[in-house]
Amino acid sequence: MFNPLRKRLALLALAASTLAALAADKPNVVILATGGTIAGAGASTLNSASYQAAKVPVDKLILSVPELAKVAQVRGEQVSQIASESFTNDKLLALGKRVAALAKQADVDGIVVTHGTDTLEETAYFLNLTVRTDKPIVLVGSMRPGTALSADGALNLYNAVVVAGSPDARAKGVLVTLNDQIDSGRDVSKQINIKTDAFSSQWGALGMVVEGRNYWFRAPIKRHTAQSEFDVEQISQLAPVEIVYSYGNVPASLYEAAAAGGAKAIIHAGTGNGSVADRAVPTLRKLRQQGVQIIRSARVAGGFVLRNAEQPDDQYDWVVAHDLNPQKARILASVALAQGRSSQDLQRIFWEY
Ligand code: DAS
Repeated sequence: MFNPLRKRLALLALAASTLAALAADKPNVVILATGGTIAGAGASTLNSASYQAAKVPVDKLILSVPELAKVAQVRGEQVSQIASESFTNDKLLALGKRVAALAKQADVDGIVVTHGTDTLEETAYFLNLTVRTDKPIVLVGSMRPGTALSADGALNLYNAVVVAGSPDARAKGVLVTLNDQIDSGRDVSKQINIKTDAFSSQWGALGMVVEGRNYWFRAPIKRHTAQSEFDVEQISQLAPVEIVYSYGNVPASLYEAAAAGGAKAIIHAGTGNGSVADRAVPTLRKLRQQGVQIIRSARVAGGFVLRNAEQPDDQYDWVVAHDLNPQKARILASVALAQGRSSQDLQRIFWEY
């Protein structure tokens, strides 16, 4: 007579081995959760724009998208639970060090970082500059909380896990997936603050992810990740770098205040092509002579700042931020100065990264 217990144990063993076999051919993806709208919750399904960010824990996020298990072996870590407008340098470093450590693990094939959309572009660029790996690192957020009608977070998260588990996403630098699009962490920025197609790159997306498949159309050429000279594991503190947003009536005192606050570099978010108001030039020249790096970026979203055009950068020993917007220029300067780069070296770095 066949013992029913033995039969049940045999079935359990078969199920376990089947699951193991199924899992064995799936990539291992770690989801590092930091907060933001993708973890947000609103009072009703109609609250698509008014809600509280950073409420839902990572395990609940993962459970809310059971389809993840079809494409990867997923596990989550709650790195922080904040709205990303408050993502400080210290939080950047802590996240970067965790990503770098996981990327070194043989049992990790890709990493997803869920993040608020407000400063997602800064974190993506920071990781792009400082995590020495070819493995896919994918940042993802959402513009609506999961409680809202037509919430975008679940599919954004699914797409991010697909890309993070994809061998063809390796060595493309840090990636950002929202709204079915795959953008470079270097190029992408939040251009619209109240639509689901909020993110874009002026040089174009790298590709799209549709129904669990990646479609690539270009690859980054600027240095990143494994080819970077920077290493988050070697950085104990980011250099203090501040941004001054310029306009017709800008007082020179704003630049003085940034320097007085300890800034090692000032990002000038200039009008037009990084133009500097006449009353600010003597102050910036004085601050440069006092050792503060002066980096001309632009408040204008598109294009790039031309060296020696609006200002004689060679004569003043100033740096131009190339096509980087002020917030990305701040990240690059903070990293480069943390590893003690000179102004000549700084300009090379802004050309290369
Ligand atoms: N406050 C925003 C943030 O956390 C919410 C979001 O869009 O993610 O960045």
